[in-house]
Amino acid sequence: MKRTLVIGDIHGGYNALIQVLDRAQITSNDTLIFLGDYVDGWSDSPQVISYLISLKETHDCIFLKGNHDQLCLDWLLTKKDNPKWLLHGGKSTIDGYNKLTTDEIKLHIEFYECLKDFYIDTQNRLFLHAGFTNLKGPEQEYFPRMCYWDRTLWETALALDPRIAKDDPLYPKRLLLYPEVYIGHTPVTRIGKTIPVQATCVWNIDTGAAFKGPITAMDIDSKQFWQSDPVYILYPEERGRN
Ligand SMILES: [Mn+2]
Repeated sequence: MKRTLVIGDIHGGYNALIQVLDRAQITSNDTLIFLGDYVDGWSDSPQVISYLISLKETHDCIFLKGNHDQLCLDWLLTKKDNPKWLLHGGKSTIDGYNKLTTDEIKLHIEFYECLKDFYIDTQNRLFLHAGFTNLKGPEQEYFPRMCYWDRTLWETALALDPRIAKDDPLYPKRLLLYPEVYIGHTPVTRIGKTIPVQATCVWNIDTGAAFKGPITAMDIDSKQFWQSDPVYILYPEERGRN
């Protein structure tokens, strides 16, 4: 059977990533779409990246870019301090990278540089880390980094009054472009959930791995999903981004 699995935010939780892919019983027939934010949070950020690099040798993988991945790449390239990044999980990533060799880091930089802002499959389903703001879609985005920073798409979808019909001029144009949009970035734990949440056409797969939630992998055709244990349980000595 050929499945397409979408995997939400990981945030350095290597142990939980292994657990969820094991529970989903992935095979080399599966296509794996990773929604980004591989790093920052738990102490295994470089291990996550090394694992993803090896995974693409055996599986069809699509790797999207998260805001944390971009912040990490910026640091790897410039070594410039970013106090805000340090506060939001960057410190653990720097500590992790200090244990890697120059050659390993070079491979990681190549990985980060190949991450996609967005991906649209043959059924016009859209995948991206955060959202987009242009009413015509992410291809027209004036600031491409919104693909990995935006929260307005998700807020719009969540707040939409269900009485507004799709042909109503008030219906948000951004929610009419794709039959399904898969995002991470804004943890559903913020609205008290720990499983994927659908609002209109938008599916949010970020189940709060950086905080008190698990990592989630979902089969986008059947909507069946698998989850790791809450990641913090697998890192009992750490505080993550809490
Ligand atoms: Mn994010």
